Amino acid sequence: MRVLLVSANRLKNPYAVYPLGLDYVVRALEDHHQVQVIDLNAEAGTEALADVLQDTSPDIVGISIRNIDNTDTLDPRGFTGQYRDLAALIRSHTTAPIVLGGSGFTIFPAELMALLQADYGIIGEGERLAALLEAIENGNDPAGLPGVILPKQTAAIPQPLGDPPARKVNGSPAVTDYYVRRGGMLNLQSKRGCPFRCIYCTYPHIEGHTMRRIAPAEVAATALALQEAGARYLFITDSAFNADMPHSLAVADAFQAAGLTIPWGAFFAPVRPLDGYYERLAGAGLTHIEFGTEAMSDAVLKAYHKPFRIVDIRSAHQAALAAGVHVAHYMLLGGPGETEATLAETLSNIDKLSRTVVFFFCGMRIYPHTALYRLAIEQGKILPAQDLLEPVFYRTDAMDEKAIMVQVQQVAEGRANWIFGAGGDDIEKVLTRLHTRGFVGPLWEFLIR
Ligand code: B12
Ligand code: SF4
Repeated sequence: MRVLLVSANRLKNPYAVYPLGLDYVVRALEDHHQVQVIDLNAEAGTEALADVLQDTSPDIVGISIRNIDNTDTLDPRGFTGQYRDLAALIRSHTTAPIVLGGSGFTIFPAELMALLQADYGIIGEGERLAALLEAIENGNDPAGLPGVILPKQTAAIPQPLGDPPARKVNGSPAVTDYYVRRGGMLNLQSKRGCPFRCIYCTYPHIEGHTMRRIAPAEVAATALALQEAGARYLFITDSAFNADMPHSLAVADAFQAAGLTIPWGAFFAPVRPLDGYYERLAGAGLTHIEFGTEAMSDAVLKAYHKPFRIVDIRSAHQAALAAGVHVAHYMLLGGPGETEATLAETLSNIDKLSRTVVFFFCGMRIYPHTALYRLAIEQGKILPAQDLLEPVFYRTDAMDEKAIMVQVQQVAEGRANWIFGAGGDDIEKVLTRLHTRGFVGPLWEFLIR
């Protein structure tokens, strides 16, 4: 079949993100189908898509839906309207069926099927599109295939695929150039799945609880291929790169053995590290650590079901600094258990962290399939059948958002390394300017104080 895959993400905040998921979908389809990818980030408008639809007459069009909204209560932005317009544009140029997939879609499959009037959807790993196409080609009924959702039907998240994922690194300049010229960042996975159970988090739903590790030598071969394709910085998109410390060390060793020379960064959980852990990663090129810290009050960390406490955060922070790596912490204020006292404790503990940048998000987005969702229903904050596609944020009874922000701002005064939300348009503009001048990577290190 002729398959056209469209990456619908156009958000450039904090920076434009290479549509990694589609490399995996391409790899799963390419032996049996003619596959073409169009990345709307890299196109000036949707005209290019209209041209491709006319020129290639695809048999099926896949839309990759990553972001639903920016989860930022201080500067909220939603993208579902854009996706509805995109689906309508595709429909106006072709009668080919539309299939939806992506991490955003996996959180809200039924809602997006209805909104975009799609023909099919794939919940979870997009490699499963291969089985759907086979069923369509052979005239078989795809209902009941794992991960496949049809209009007006519900479908559960399937068991994750057994094998570690295999990717087709797309080294074609037409695909990578956009990112190479703007910050030089490309991305890769070293495993799928997160074993932790933080109450608000969708990652275990999207990727599963069981870690599926990619062989370190293969991760390194991918990293090298990306470097050869022009990448000047790599982001490892694992839920938490250090969730399996021995595996992450083996990946770092494999980077060194393969001769990778470009810097890289990843998300980490601030758990107590193994001795010499960050030194070994730094020796293999790790330059940026993004800690999903969320709070610095043990009562709140416990309520959020975080797998660490303040003492661990401090030890992870110090170990990372000692290894010479740039460190950022992400905070999620106002969730269950937050009070004026816990907030004061968090702010005072953050203030004691040296040489860092802190990104504050206020209010927890309630997602289906999370413990927070069940808690919010129990507490009467949402209704069981409530549509959450339009963001709903959990708010602690003890304080409203305004009171939280007043308290934070009182302490934040004069602290240039305390950033609210993703930083909004200002950060996006500064980053774009620096990236076009040749600076590489996420660049938040310039905010470190
Ligand atoms: C890494 C990451 C980041 C990094 C990316 C760094 C980089 N250079 O790549 C950073 C920190 C920059 C980031 C930023 C943001 N992120 Co983010 N991020 C992720 C994360 C953890 C992994 C994404 C990833 O690369 N996965 C690996 C690839 C291989 O998987 P995939 O893309 O999902 O693709 C698979 C399937 O989805 C499917 N698939 C994909 N496309 C298609 C298409 C078809 C047709 C089919 C059938 C299947 C299919 O097949 C693929 C292979 O199995 C996800 C959570 C998660 N675990 O998924 C959140 C996630 C995508 N982010 C999210 C958000 C909100 C954001 C931000 C808006 C946050 C903010 N306010 O700044 C920004 C937006 C950035 C941008 N410009 O788009 C949300 C999106 C949901 C939502 N609420 O909208 C997620 C899901 C997390 C969450 N809160 O639930 N993010
Ligand atoms: S460790 Fe990170 S990815 Fe894993 S469940 Fe907690 S917040 Fe989510």
